[in-house]
Formats: sequence, structure tokens, C-alpha cells
Amino acid sequence: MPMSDDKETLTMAYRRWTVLVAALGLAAAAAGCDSAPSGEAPGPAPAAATSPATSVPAGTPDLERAEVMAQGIDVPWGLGFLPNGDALIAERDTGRVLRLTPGAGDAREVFEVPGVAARGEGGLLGLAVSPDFARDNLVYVYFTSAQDNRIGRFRLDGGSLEVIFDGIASAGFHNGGRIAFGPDGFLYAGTGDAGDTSSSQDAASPNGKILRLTPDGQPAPGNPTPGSPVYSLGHRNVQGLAWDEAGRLFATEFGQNELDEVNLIEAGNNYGWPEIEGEGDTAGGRYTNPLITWPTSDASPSGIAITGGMAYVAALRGERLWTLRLEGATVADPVARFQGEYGRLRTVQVAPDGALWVTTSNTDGRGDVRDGDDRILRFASR
Ligand SMILES: [Ca+2]
Repeated sequence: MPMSDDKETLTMAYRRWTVLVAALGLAAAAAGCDSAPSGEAPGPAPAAATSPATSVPAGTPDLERAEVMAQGIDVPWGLGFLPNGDALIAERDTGRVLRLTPGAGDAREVFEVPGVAARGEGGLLGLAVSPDFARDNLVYVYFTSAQDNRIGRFRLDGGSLEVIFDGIASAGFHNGGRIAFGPDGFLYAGTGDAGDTSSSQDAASPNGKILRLTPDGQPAPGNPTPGSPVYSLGHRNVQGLAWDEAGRLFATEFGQNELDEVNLIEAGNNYGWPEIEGEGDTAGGRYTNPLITWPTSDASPSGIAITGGMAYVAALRGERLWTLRLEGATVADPVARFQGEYGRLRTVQVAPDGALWVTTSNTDGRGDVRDGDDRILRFASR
């Protein structure tokens, strides 16, 4: 049965952090340090957004000083930045792309993606600005249509939507949706199993994968299987992609009933779903275990961002921002921030000036809507 990604689970009592120190093959348990308010009502939930990652800013965002950049946004999902620092925000249910110029008033509509069929967790999801935006003026979006999930692009200065990749199965749940340009200039997309768990292990299916595409939507050269868009497989629902300064890709993934994951993504690796949720028997190295897991009630992670040697993970059901210190190819010292402050968090993104932007997701049908929701928050870099 398809299940939403940040549904109420039966594992509220499961409050244990399990940190997998991959380099040592050592699992250490750390005590949970939080009480998890989980106030979402049953219903559909969406995911997060992305931005160009051609370089990783080194600043440290000051999480004590929130600046509200926008309010009243209708289910913000994708978030990207133009070279001048303006933000583009994708609204899941309306299909609108909004442009926000910091300090210049309200966000304004600059494009409406045609053919968006918002239902459940589907709709207009991820957004990524071309790394060559100054030259090509292109903005990329991942969205649910009446037939499937697909990736398109449009010129911000006018023009129609060009679909560059389609045929990703859609469903009420598990649509994936994050897109981001890697430091190699290729477009990565996190997809979901769309409720068909067998697709995640099916190399011929784009579902339950991280895809790696050229900017024109073709399988990127150098992919593990020539001519295939698949970069990694065995995923359940990936809505967060971010690279560190060394070019390593980290991805967040929703668990089903027990354990959410952050994975170090390497080309061709199999991340285990549906054979394994969280850590498990790697079957002699066939499967790759996550770097860290946590109970779905404490996280249900959508977006991830990396800056200054730290990873930031936006949690929907967990209603907090997790910070993780990067130690080479591993993560350490998880700390929960913002509990009880902003509600559900969808997307986290580093702006060109090093500031961290975080979006709330309380209007998605599962949250307790607060005054001003949904909000776009900014935390300036110190
Ligand atoms: Ca896994």
C-alpha cells in the first residue's frame, strides 16, 4: 500500500539515534535529545527544492537570527537562486514560479508551469537554476503531470516549457522531486518508488533512483550503465541532494515506518530499498548502508543543504532542522534546531551570499497553519 512520507507512524516510542560511522563499520547509539511534536494531520505531503551547486559557500549561517523573506506562500517546494541573489520559489499546488528580490517587496509570479496535476504529494516540486543562467536564462522544474512525473525547463525571460525528461511514474505518494545541478554540471534528480517498491531495484525504471542527466535531459556521459539515466538505485523517496566541498553527493531519503536516511551517494551503488530500511545486512556489499538514520517521527527529511562543513536537513514530520557535521565521507553530531518554532520544514538551500534559506510547509494539508504560513526564512552567514 502506498504510504505518505511523513505520515503518522506507529513508532513514536522509537527514539534512538543511530549513527553509522561508515569508515570504521561502527555503529554507535546516541541518546535522543528531543521531544517530537508531530502535529500533522493525515493528508498529502510534498517535498523540497534545489539550486545550482557549482561551488559550495563556506560560511556559517547564524541560526539564531531568522529573517522572514516572504509570507503567505502556497506550499513552497522548489527553491533556487539567480546569480544576482534573487530567489525563485516553486509553489506545489498552484504550479506557479515566484521571484523574490530581497528587500524589494512581495514575491511575484514570473511563470506558471503548464500541465501541473497537483494531487497528494505531487505537483510542482523541485526547481533548479541553470549553472549557465547568465548565458542561457534557463530554469528547470520537476513536476507531476496527469500522466507521470517529468522534468522541464523554460527561459525566465519568456517562452514556453520544454519537457526534457518524462516517464517517471507518479502516484499520490513518493514522487521524489528534488533536482539539482552537480559540480560536474549535470542535472541530478531524486525520484520515488511511487508506491511500487519493485521499481527501486529495477534498473530499467527511473523510479526509486537518483538520475544524472545532461542539461538537455539525456543520460549523462559516464553514468554507471552507458545510455541509462540511472546514477544510483534502491531508493524509496529522495527529496534532498547536496554536495560538499570535495564534490561528494549526500542525499536524504524518507523511511517507511522506522528509519529515515542520509546517504553518501556513489555512482552505481544500491541503497537497499525495499530490501532494507535504514541499516541492514549489505548482502556481501550488494547494498550500501546510510551514514545516519533517525526515527521517521523525528525527521521525515525533505531538503538538504551543505555549507561551511555542515549539512542542514529540513524535516517535515519532525518539524525541525537537523544539523550534521561533515567529517569527510561521514556525518557526526546531529543536533535538532527550531523545534516548536516554525512547524514543518520542506526545503533548505544555500544562497549565493552564503545565507541559508529555509521554507516551511504547513499549508500542505498536514501542518498546523500559523500566521504568515507558509514562510521563507533566511539566516545570514556569519
Ligand atoms: Ca537505504
